[in-house]
Amino acid sequence: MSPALAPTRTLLRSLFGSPAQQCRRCLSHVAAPKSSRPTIATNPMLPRQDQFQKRTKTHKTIEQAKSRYKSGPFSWKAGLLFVMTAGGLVWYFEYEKQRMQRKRIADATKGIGKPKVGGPFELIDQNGNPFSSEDMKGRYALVYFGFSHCPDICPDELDKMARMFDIVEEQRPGAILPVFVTCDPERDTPGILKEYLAEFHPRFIGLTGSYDDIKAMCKKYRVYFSTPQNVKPGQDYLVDHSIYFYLMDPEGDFVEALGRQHSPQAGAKLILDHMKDWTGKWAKN
Ligand SMILES: [Cu+2]
Repeated sequence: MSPALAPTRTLLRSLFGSPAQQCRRCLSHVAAPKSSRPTIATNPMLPRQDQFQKRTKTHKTIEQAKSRYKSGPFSWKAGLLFVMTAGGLVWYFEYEKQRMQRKRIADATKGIGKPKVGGPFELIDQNGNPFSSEDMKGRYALVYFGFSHCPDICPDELDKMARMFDIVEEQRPGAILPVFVTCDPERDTPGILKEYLAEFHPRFIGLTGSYDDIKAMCKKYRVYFSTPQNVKPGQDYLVDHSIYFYLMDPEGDFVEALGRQHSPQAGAKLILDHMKDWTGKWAKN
């Protein structure tokens, strides 16, 4: 090549060389957005059809895929789980609240220096055998004070005691003693009590004793009773008395008084709940 042509070649290179490079760059620029699009890694070993199926395998049909997104993150399963969790928490806190309340009531009379309800006693049962506070140990006791000549209140309350006892006995056999203590020892001899209590429940324990023994027991249980003065033999009279069931724990400590506001079911539930809380010893049946 002649030296005269050399400048021309340089000129041509400068004229056409660069555009050719630019062109390649332009093409790569054009290609760039394509490569920046998110792509799913494809397996070159699999045919394209298989790869497509792999990508769409979570939703078999478009309808399924649409419905998946329509419900969003709040599906019925999540809703149900939420409701069940919330319900469980509400139940737990309510249960704990009631348990703490029962514990507070049960502990209220156990503390040192607190006025004590109940205490040791020695009386006679309806069979003429001695019965003392020691015979109640290891079981809960439901103690009621009344008298066999009572026209209406005692019969109603003893019916209620029988129903409460049956409910508790069914769930916790041998865990409770139903005890009736007379406030009228003058007339309520063991024989009279035996006959009277048999009308209500064969498992009732009826207690009587001397006037002083009964008076002392009533004082310990803070039971008010009054026998009219100067009663002539054979004359009928009424005895005023408190109307409460005293729930005593297996150590002989007072737990709670059940009043007329408690239905047999409510009373039995309360007793069973206290039994569930009890962590001390039980008597062997
Ligand atoms: Cu009565």
